[in-house]
Parts: sequence; structure tokens; C-alpha cells
Amino acid sequence: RVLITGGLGQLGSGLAQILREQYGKENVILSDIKKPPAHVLSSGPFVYADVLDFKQLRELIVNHRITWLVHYSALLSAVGEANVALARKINISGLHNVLDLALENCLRIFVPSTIGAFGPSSPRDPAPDLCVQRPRTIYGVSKVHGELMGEYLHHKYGLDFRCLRYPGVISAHTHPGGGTTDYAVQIFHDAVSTGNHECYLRSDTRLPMMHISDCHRATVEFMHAPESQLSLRTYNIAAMSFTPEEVALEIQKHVPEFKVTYKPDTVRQTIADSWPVRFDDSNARRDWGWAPVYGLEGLVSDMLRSIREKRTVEGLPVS
Ligand code: VAH
Repeated sequence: RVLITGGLGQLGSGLAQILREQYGKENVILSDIKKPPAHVLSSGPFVYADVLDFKQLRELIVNHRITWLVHYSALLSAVGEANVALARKINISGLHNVLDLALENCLRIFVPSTIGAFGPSSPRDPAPDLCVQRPRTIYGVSKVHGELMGEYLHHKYGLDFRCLRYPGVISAHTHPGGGTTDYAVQIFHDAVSTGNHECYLRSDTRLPMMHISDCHRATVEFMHAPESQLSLRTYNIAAMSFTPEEVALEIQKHVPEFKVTYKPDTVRQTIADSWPVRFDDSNARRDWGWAPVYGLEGLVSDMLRSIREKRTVEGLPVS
């Protein structure tokens, strides 16, 4: 049985759908601290779970006979900088709760890390799996801590801890949760609805990005990889790196009149400028056969098609 924490964020419902196809609807439990929308509730079991409530989480794990934890609860980069105390609680104390429960109940645990786990003193182009990590956000600091804690518990107690550093994840049907890469999702919705996008990053800000279906597939393939194949517990995974200007140009091939104006926001520009420009994911490709499907062209046409379809179903105008 799989329990996904932070299940109502950008990633939980899509991953649950894939795992439910593999393990059966009742064996993948989505959880969060908010009420789920109707379509989430109708797609499979959902329960309340607060990662800060150790006892309630322990009860959940025991009563539902959980064997595998996917820990998506976290405050992302930009929203974390606006609420450092809460980010430290959720991203660090919440992480310790799930790691302790994974250890206590011999669970396998997947915890995502991020391009945000690197900082200005890390090699940026590309950033390898193993290098200096001095991130400048509470989000990045908490994710490096997660990597270190998980690897420590693996080496000391044999905990089956697995971690992937995700690039910015681009999705049509779910919204990102207050990160620095969120513009790369909003730009597609704006291209289809208003035809104009105001970008909070400079036009030349290059960041690693990935289509959500590649992100989910990487996560599932990685979790199924035999331990004997893993030379690391934490891996970078990459698909593409683009700037706002490049993705706007690609969108304009489909929406010629699409316009982007740039109004850099200091906080998020500073964060983006501290992150890697590209990821070296050669270890993931060698150890467990990682390979992306979507590049920039495929991402843009899939996102525009998906959002147009969604808006048409909802009876909304489409540009
Ligand atoms: C953020 N989307 O921007 C998240 C992610 C790779 C970036 O961690 O904070």
C-alpha cells in the first residue's frame, strides 16, 4: 500500500493515477490537510494527514498497512522564503516524522529533492549529482538536509530511501505550489486564454525543466529499480533547459500573436540566478536507464493541446 503526503499539490494526483493502474485503486492513498476536489475524491482513497502530527501519521500507516511512502509535502522555494518558520517546520520537522515512521515500519520512502538544492557556489552548467551544495533558500537548505538525512539512515539502518532532484515540473491539469519555475506553467495558460504573459524572470534566465509525465515516469521507474543497480540514493534527472524567451518563441509557432512582457521580481530572480542552468543526469541514465521523452517542442505542443482541450470542455474561450 502506498501513502502519498502533500497529495493535493502539483504532483500527487498524477502519480496516484499511475500507481493505481499498477497496484489497484484501493492500494494507493492520497493525503493532504485540505479537502480534495470532487474529481480527486472520485478517483481513489483520500485521507487527512498532517506530516507535523506524528501520532496521526503512525496510526494511518498502521491502519492502512502502508509499505511505501511518497513524501510530497513541502513549501517550495518562493513561498518558503515568505514563510521561513513554516517552511522549516514542514520541510524539516515533517520530513523527520516521515523518516522516523519509515524506519520504524520498514517502509520504502521516496522524497523528492530539486534543482533548488544547489546554490551559487555549485557548478551550474551542468550541476553534477555530487558537488558543493550551499543553497540560499530555506527550501533548498531543507531539501539538502533531506538528502543527507535519508542517505544517513540508509547507510546506518538500511532504510530504503530514494530521492530524485526534480527540475521545474510543467503540468497542464495541476498547478505548481509557489515555486520559482511556476512561470513556465502559467505562460501556457496565458498563451491559450489572454495571449499575453507577464514574466517575473529575465528573458535569458535558463532553468532545467521537465514535462510532468516524464517526472512521474522517472519516479516510478526509479522506485522499481533493484537496489543493486543504485550507486547513489539521490540522483539528478533532466529533460531540457530553457529560457522564458525560448519557450515564448516555441509557443509563438502555435500562437503567432502571443506576447510576453518581462517584469523581473527580485526575490524569484535572485533564487533562479542561484540555481543550476543544466543538470548532469548521466548517473541516472547509466544506473537505472533514465531517459526523458519530452523536449521543448513536444512539451509546448502537448501543453497547448491539453489546455485548449480542457478549456473547451469547460466552455472557456480559447485563443
Ligand atoms: C520551485 N517548482 O520552483 C519548484 C521546484 C525545481 C523547482 O523545486 O521551487
